[in-house]
Amino acid sequence: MKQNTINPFMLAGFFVVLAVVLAGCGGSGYGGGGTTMATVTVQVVACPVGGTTDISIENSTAAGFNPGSVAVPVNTTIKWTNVDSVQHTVTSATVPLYGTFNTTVNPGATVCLKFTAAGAFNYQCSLHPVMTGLVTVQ
Ligand SMILES: [Cu+2]
Repeated sequence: MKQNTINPFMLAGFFVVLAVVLAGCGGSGYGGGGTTMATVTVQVVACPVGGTTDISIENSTAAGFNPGSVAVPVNTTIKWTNVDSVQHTVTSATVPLYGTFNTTVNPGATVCLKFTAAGAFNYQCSLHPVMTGLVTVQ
């Protein structure tokens, strides 16, 4: 009794054509190799002479950053000056919401960060996490 069967050679040919079509699509760039660049919102810059909002790093307590909270416009450069006798850091605490920064500030040294987008940037000292600060960029 003759049955309605699929010719296996035709079936194989179909899959060869399908494979070629799919392979051809692979190089078209749709969904392949795309990387999403995180928006840069904070960058380390050389400290300018003047024109900065200044924060001093005074000790290893919760009040170590003084002032602990500042509100500034977009594109403000903030300068931290370590007036303490030990090393501290200025390290972002809202990763990855507003980007990352992590800078070491030696005793007597300064570090400057430029904030180029609005946001609430919580930060801390990674060596003394009790030390926290907030930069609100409007
Ligand atoms: Cu510290």
